[in-house]
Amino acid sequence: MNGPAPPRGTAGFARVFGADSTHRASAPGRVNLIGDHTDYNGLPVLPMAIQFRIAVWFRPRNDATVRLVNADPGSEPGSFRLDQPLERGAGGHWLNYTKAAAWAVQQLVEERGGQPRGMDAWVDGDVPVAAGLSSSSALVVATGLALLEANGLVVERTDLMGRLARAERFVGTEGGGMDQAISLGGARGHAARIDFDPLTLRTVPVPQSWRFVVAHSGQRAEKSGGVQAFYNRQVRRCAEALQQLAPHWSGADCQVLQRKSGAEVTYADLLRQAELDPLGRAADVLPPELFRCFRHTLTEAERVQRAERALRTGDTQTFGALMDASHASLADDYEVSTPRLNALVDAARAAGAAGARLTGAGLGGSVVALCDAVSEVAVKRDWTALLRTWGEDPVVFTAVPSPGAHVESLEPLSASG
Ligand code: NG1
Repeated sequence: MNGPAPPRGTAGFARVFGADSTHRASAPGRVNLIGDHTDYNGLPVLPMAIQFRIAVWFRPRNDATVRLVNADPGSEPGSFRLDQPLERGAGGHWLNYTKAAAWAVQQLVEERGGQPRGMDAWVDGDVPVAAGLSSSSALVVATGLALLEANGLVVERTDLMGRLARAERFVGTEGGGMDQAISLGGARGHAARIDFDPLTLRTVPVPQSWRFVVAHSGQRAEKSGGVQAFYNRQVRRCAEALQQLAPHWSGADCQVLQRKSGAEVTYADLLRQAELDPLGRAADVLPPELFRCFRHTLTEAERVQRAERALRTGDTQTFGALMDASHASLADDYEVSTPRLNALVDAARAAGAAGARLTGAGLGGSVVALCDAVSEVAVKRDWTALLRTWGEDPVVFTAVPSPGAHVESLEPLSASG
């Protein structure tokens, strides 16, 4: 016998490229526990990295070409050059996410001087796709780390979180920075409270007895086409709400905010200065569709703050109630729930979960429920049954709070067997 079979990626790379991969970069997906549609408004979120990852086996090249092959035979291979402008392919194409990462690396090479180096890469992973579990950012982060390594570039983690968040907008979604930040900053056994104004991440231990159980509704939350347009419209509405409110801040308000009159007031300012009663003011000033976005945004951020405290103190009931309130706000004010997501949330509560909500951008994708060891079994059972009645092959799992992205050097194949 020659010992254990080599990992699929190592063998896959060797078969396609006729040489050994020298490194492997891997990045996790995430489940967001609370705080959706807050990040692009500079407001906090509370996600955790999960056990499913995207991995990139790679070998740096001596030229600027990047060649990529996906283990999924349905995802066609492709190549591009780092020393030429990157062109976006058709919406939703997997190579767009790798080009997004390449765009960030192009900027860095330009800032620091030097010639970009490409790589040959084999991509594989087990993060459910279009499930609201951030497979796209896991791909961006894993590819980004691989290209940084190939170019010998070292970037401080928080800086990289921001760069890769901006880079992912290459695909056409005006996303916030949650997914890239948690994929890079996740820690075993921990969730993380992430703020964006400025970008900071602090980890919070998840109590041993808490179980975050996740189900994919089977409806793809594909951020291309209609969902992307809806997402970007919500981003614009939130910005528009602030702008329409701006002329209504008085001189005294500006003093409280320590701002010159007319200077831009941010959502983060309003979260910090609740005594300004932003919701009361906005109710008088904003048209209903903007007010609902505004109300979801600020109340969701408050829930994140309270949820972080509940997580730190192990207060299951409070955390669960905040998840329920978050779901109601996402469904009623933000209008990103669907009948399936609502049915899954209801089923979780009926089976004894402390709370449940849709997670991620919504309009399909997944739900997450907070359970203990007893309700975990009941929730999984009832979700599985419900998903089967919809004709789905159930994707139901308990999320394991997992470490963030990293790169490792690989032994040559010949030396491992
Ligand atoms: P998902 O669920 O992965 O589509 C998106 C955004 C996040 C955040 C959430 C909603 C990207 C890459 N991700 O995540 O920044 O805004 O929606 O909270 O755009």
